[in-house]
Amino acid sequence: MNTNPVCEMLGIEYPVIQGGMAWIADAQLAAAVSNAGGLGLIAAMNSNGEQLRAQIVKAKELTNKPFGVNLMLMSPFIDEAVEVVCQEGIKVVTTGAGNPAKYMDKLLSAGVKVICVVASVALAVMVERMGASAIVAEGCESGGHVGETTTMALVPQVADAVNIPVIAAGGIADGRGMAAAFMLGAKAVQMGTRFLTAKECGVHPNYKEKVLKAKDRDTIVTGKSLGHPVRALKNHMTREFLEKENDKNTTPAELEQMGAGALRRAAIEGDVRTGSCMCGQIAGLVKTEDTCQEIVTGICNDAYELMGLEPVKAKLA
Ligand code: TUI
Repeated sequence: MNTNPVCEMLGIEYPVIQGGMAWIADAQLAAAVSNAGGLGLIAAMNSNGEQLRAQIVKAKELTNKPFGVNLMLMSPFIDEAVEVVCQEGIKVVTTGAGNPAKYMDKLLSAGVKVICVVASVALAVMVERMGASAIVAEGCESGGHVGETTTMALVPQVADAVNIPVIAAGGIADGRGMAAAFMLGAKAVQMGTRFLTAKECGVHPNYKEKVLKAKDRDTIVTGKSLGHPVRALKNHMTREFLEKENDKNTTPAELEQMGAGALRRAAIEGDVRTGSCMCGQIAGLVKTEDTCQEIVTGICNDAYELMGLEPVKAKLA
């Protein structure tokens, strides 16, 4: 697939991008995805400037392939993260959970390609005008912070509305999902949940095991009343949160307090009871812990076969 516009733009072999999962997507995972021929991303969400710089330096040691940084726009460290990305010569970022307008000029002037994660046609059109290189159209099947529209409905509408390449995300974990995304007008896919269970993913084993054991209806969205809905695996935390969210006596500040630190508790400490195990609806399809190489080449081979294209060459790690 040498003529794929996303592969050409990013200098990668396969049109597979790893989701920028906060507290999870570190240098080790990003480098493994990039070494497998996809685009690995370091999540900047949970790092201050110097912590992010350390992860970037580490990833440069682990791979000589292109990798990027995910800028979570609600992060308390967002200004520092943008600065470090520009200083470290990062070639591509993805932005999510907001409108990246404030940071576009700085990133573009530093020669950074900006790929914006959006959950609506309106924002897709806006970021194209601002100079985005591509769009990730992320459906509400995704894990973590979600919009309201499904991947099936969002991707073709975004593809019709913009001229830059569209990358589909949300509910994709195998070759069938990838082929379907291409039929909807996407040129590449972004996957979070599938890479969350990768062998090279350093998320706490309790979290990984909960994802591998999840069934189709095991995720739920909380936080709608706060204006930032989040999809996670159902557990004690989500039950308590929803109970409080439905109780008129709970203040938004109390809810925010409940959510604060919950992802870290699950991903780093392994507390999958009171922590937030953010994860997409496709978890029920993800049954095995595979290497990033197996994931990237496997999904592309299966998708290309379904689309009547040449298979991907098996690579040695
Ligand atoms: O950002 C994500 N997914 C995330 S971020 C995250 S970290 C977190 N931690 C604690 C609480 C909440 C989040 C976990 N998962 N995906 C990209 C994404 N962006 N999905 C939806 C959007 C989005 C939504 C609304 C982008 C823009 C937007 O509106 C902006 C506007 O101004 O229109």
